[in-house]
Amino acid sequence: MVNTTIKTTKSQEIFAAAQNLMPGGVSSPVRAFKSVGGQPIVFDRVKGAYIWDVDGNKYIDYVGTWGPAICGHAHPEVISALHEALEKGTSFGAPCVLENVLAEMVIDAVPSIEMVRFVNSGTEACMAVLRLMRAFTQREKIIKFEGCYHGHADMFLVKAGSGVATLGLPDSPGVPKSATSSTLTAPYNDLEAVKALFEANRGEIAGVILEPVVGNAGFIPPDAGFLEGLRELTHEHGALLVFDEVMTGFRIAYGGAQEKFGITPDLTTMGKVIGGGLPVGAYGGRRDIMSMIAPAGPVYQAGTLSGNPLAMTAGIKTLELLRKPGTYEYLERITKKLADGLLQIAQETGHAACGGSISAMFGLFFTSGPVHNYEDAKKSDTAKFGRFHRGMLERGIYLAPSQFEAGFTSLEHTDEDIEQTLAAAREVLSSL
Ligand code: KE4
Repeated sequence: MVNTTIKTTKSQEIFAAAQNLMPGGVSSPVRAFKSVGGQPIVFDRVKGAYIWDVDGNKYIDYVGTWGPAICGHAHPEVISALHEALEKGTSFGAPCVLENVLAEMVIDAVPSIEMVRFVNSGTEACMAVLRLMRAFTQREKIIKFEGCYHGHADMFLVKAGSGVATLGLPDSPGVPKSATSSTLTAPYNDLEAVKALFEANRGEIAGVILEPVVGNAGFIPPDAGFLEGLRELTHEHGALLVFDEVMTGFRIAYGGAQEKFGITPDLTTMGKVIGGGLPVGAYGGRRDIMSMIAPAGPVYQAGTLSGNPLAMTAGIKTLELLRKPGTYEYLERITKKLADGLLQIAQETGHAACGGSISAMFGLFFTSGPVHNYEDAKKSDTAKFGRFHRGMLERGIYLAPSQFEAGFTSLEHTDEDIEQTLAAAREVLSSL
């Protein structure tokens, strides 16, 4: 029997102090464990597929710092490349050849990207791409989908996913109506609703932005024909199609969801994996659109630390590791084994559940489903998810602390890790 009452004395002390220093004691809301109950564990170090907390407990990690750790945490080749880069300084604020190197890798990998701009987060990338969409089309309105999350910029905090959904925030105070009045929303996977929005706002919609595989309302894949339908609709209405691949980029495939599903958007946002664990975001796409970005064109966007040599180094090394043959076949196999196993165990232990996986991304809802959109996702038993999360944590398995997040695997997760995870899940679900 695995020890089910872990010692968390030091975590509790540190988190208690943190709550006096930082709002909610965290640097990002979802980390506070608000929706799963209990207190977050405080990390001491990470390596490969594993976490050690400040009390010395070890966990198999399925969050991977929310996506970047797809090659495993602190990969030796990334670490040694960073040591080398450090000797030459941490930030230049000037052109550096490493930006060319990572830019070429991203352009070679991602079908829609002919030109790219690096920023420091996915939020920044989505903010910039929105401004660019509006400038290029000279239209103001955008369509996003309920439950999708595109960072915390005002214009996107409308029926957003991730931490907004987790904390059940209505949207957010402090966001002026003027910022969201041009943000239209539709249910994910609902082409008819999108068609209706285009009809009702003829000639006014700059574009459609979406997560091509949703990870911020829990794991929700696109229905067959959905992405193709959006591609046709945006073409028909002279609007742009934007894939927010901050989470799916280099995770669903080396060329992202757009490569996997064979749909090429006009613009793409990226983040997480391309920074290899350091702060990097990016946006890119058609050359005629990207050429509008300052200083090549009039659309302004800037950033002190954008393209810094350390972050570029971590990104380059990470993509080098990912583009090796067999990477995505391994990720697909190991993640499918986990997701299918969890689903089977849930059903065997009498719990209504649905879910699945695509490449290195997976999810499990405690509802019979199917889950095609955020409304469906909200029917899941989040209280049960919280008890499941805690039970797994006590057995050394670290899952995303919210029903409205996705799970992530890495190249460092082994069959033994998956088997250990499934054994823990069977114990927890049998006792729920
Ligand atoms: P960041 O600003 O957090 O780098 O990226 C925002 C973002 C944009 N688009 C998508 C599809 C995203 O998933 C994200 C960020 N994802 C969340 C996790 N669901 C980050 C974790 C957090 O907010 O702490």
